Amino acid sequence: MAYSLGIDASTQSVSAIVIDLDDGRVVYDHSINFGEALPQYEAPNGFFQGSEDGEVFSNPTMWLEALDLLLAQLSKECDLTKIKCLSGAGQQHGSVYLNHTWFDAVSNLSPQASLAEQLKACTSRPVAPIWMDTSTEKECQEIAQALGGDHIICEKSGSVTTERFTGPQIRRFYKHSLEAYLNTNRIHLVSSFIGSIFAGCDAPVDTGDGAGMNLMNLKNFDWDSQLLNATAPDLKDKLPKIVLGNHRIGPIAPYFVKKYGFDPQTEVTVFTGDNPSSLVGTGGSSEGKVVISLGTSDTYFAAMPKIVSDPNGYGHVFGNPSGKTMSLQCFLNGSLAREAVKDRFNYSWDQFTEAIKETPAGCNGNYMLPFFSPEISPRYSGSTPVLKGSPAFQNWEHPQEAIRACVEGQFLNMQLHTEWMAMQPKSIYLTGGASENDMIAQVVADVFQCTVERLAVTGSVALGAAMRAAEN
Ligand code: XUL
Repeated sequence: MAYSLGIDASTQSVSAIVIDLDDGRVVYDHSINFGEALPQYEAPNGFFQGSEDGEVFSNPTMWLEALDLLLAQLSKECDLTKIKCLSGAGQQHGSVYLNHTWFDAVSNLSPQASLAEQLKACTSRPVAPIWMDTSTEKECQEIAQALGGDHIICEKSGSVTTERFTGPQIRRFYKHSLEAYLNTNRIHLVSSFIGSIFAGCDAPVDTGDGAGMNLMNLKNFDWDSQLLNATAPDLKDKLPKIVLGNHRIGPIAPYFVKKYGFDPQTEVTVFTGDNPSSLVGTGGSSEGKVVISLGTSDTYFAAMPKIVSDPNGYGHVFGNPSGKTMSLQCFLNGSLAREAVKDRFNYSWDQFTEAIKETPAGCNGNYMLPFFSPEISPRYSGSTPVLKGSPAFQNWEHPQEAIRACVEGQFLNMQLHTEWMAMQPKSIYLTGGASENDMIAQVVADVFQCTVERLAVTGSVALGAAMRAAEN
């Protein structure tokens, strides 16, 4: 019997899934929630605001403490000698800044002390900016200007300069904390930082996560010298190498063998970003399948048949851990918009579903741009939806039509703003809370004119990591 371990280092928690390689069964699934397990870090949801507008940070030392807690738990409940391979994923874009002591420290971890105790002093910046940070508008403009416009950055890296992406974040650090930047010898993504620890060496970044930095060129999957130069001086020396998602780093670090009882031959596959990992975990990594995740915000992602980037600059291209690339489009007005229209009429979710059922497709010629809060696909800074149709509809006098028009509007907008991916989905996999709603699933099928299947998967990020390790 052989097992594979998948780790998900996400915003609010760190999780482990263990699958049985014979039958794919999940034999272990556990999370350590940062806020609950480590309240002393004062990050109840895994992050905290910085002192300046838009800054959102996490604490790498907190992640390390949580990792030790997770493994201690795992070693009690699972026979670790059966684990033959592992990989993992991290929240995308977040970055960890390390000084020259990192390289020795990560290669010589002693089982006598904790990860946090041994690696805390290696950080040249005590905090890690994460994907929720929006403080780098100025740096985005500077980088775009240096290269001759955002369309060039988008063509090279798959995304226009984006506030949360690592390149603009690094530039801000360099500008605001020059001395600390100069004391930084390695900048890791969350994925490559945690991957380094498991492998007991300074690990590479994979193309899946590397693409979320505005620093990697999609043509050759390597650092782009123009992007590096526009971001910060001597940056190339501070970044790990980039490898494909099937790269094996090597055997697990002795720390985990001696402290927790892993088999010393456990093979570590390079870690990736949470979205690329989820693509694998939901079975969407081969071409022709599209995954729509309906959550607080809705995301649409798919393996891409050829590399194209969004000419409007709203969407992103990341590496696909199974080779080539994947697209990701995020719609901020997801469940919160559906909830806003429901609450406007004091409806229950059952009434909401009935309203869609009772109103014909096309909503009697009434349309809604369902943006109840600012949107990024397309960019919209207002917080009022736009209604077009009969005067009664425009006055919100028809709850049934308003509800149907909201949902139709969401998926028509999704279809329109994913056209740049140049793919006609054969089937769509729906996941996330709202995917259980039959009427929402029907609207998706009607709008995209294809079959829709529901995924029962939870924890697709950690599962994708375990599957990647197993396939390697
Ligand atoms: C994707 C993004 C988030 C993070 C955190 O671009 O910012 O999905 O990966 O989950």
